[in-house]
Amino acid sequence: PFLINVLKSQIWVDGKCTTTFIESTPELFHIVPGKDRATKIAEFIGNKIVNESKGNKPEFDKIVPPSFGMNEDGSTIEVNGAKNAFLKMGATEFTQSLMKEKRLFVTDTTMRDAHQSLMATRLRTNDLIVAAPATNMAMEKAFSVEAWGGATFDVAYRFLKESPWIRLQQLSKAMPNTLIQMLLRASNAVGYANYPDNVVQEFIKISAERGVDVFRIFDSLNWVENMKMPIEESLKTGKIVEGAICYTGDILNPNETKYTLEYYVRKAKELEALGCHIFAIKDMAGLLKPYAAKELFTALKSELSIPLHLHTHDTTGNGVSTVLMAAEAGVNIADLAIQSMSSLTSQPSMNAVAEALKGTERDTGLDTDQLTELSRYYDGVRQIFTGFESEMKTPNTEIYKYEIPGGQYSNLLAQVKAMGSADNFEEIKQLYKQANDLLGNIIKVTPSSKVVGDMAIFMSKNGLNQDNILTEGKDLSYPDSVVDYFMGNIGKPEGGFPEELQNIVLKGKKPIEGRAGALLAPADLKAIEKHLLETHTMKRINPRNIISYAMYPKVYDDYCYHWEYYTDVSKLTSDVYFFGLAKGEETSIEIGEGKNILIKYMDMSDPDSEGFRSLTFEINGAVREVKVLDQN
Ligand code: 3PY
Ligand code: ZN
Repeated sequence: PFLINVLKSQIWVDGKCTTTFIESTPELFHIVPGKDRATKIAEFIGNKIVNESKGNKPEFDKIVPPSFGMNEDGSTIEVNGAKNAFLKMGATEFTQSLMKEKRLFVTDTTMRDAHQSLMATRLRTNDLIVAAPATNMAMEKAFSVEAWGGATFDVAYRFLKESPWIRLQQLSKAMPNTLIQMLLRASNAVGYANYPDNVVQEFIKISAERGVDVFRIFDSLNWVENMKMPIEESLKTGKIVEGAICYTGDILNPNETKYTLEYYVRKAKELEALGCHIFAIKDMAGLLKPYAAKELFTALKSELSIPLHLHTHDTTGNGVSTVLMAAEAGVNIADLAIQSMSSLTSQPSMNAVAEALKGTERDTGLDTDQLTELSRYYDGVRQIFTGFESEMKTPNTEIYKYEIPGGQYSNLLAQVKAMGSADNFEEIKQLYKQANDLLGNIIKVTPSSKVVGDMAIFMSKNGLNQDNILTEGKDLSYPDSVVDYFMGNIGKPEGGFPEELQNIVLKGKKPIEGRAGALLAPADLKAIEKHLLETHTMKRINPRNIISYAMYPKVYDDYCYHWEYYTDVSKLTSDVYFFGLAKGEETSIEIGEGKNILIKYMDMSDPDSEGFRSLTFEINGAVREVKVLDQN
């Protein structure tokens, strides 16, 4: 049936297939073929062999899983971690108790921000779950493991074809003594746009039920109004709620008038007053310099009565120093990543900070030999993902000038290259800075950073700069994200919108009053349930299916089509998921409780007159042939 669908497809008929034909034509999958599971998986692997590695799968060194943390039967060895204390004391008493300890508590970001920042969020549940029992043990003295939220939700469905909810459930089970932390983009939840309140509320509720213990909540413009509802909803779940304010500018710069020490202390107090158990500084671009960190946390310490948490990135190379200075000033918790997943656009190295603090009163309590083993494991895993890594090879202090968050830096570079003008990157960086000023000198983090990036690219394409935009740019129509920003749809920037440019961009449209989430009609969750039942093969729809569709309708539909066509591909190891198999190589996949199939790839034919190749596999010893369209 799939072949019939391909042949019937208008794109195919018109001969307009590109290499993304299959991915971008979900209707191909509308008919659910009556093939057995093993054949479907073989077809998935076949597609990777033909269209990804093109018959040349790279060779990888053997990946050695950590040797500790697991019982013989594969279950996790239980320890007495932060989760145990939290369950005993509850959120308020537990978080207050952190302040009585001298120890610098650690949040291990390896399973979320580290791979989001270094390799486009591509680590799969399979990669993480192997490290989970060891992480549970190594993090016994830590505060939490950030393992969910941010971009991981979207990417799991969109590119990894696996369920983020199953990831959360499995990690939570494999790390029973560990607090699982997530990053929530306030009214944007784990998306890029404001969602109606009922979507955000439902999302928070089911995330808590499914295994999130700590909600870190931020708004991309530090607009506290947008954070109130998600904070209140998270508090209702009984879990730990951390309000985060994004750091930009430089508090030590005598010319700084907006993002001053007073600004951060004021915002922190607002979040404390909303009932947050912890306050975090979220330094997403790595702009917080070491001595600024000392000054900032000294002030916050004297003004707040809740624990303080530092999140930074090592983009400039100053990350470890910033963490140590914050530790000097009394920060309670610091985000760090396992060494082989640290530095550059990721978090500073946990191994380095743990070593640096040994023998001091702020010793992290972490066992550095265990950290070394975890580092070795991720080092092995990382070889599979080199294709997703950015070109950034060294730290870069230019970030202080342009304030481009790490992830966006590499994205922008890729965008500029795709425009065919890599030499334009210098110009784009200058324009990014100008665009930021024109938009009102705003916080730049998902999704506000995209507004600035889109504006910079738009200025470059249209020959605009800060001196001519109000005249030459008067009659142009601006990118959607920029219009949305000036409409007030992502929130309000500190100091308000620059009115002259706002008028030019909106061309008579009236910006919204108040919060976008409150104005949006509630999502019709019943209608979504009906759509899913009618469109897909699921017999029952659960609240997770509904909320995933509510946030990402197309991505979620495509994920379901993929599942219906290929079944569950999440159990494949990542080398097979991304590259298929080499000739003669075999892989074993669990297709049910204790049930495995062995798939060996034998050979492939040349394409036939319609472009299909026949691939021969041995499935549990029996020869099976599958046809794959060669899209090269
Ligand atoms: C996210 O929103 O995914 C981030 O990591 C922002 O820094
Ligand atoms: Zn971050």
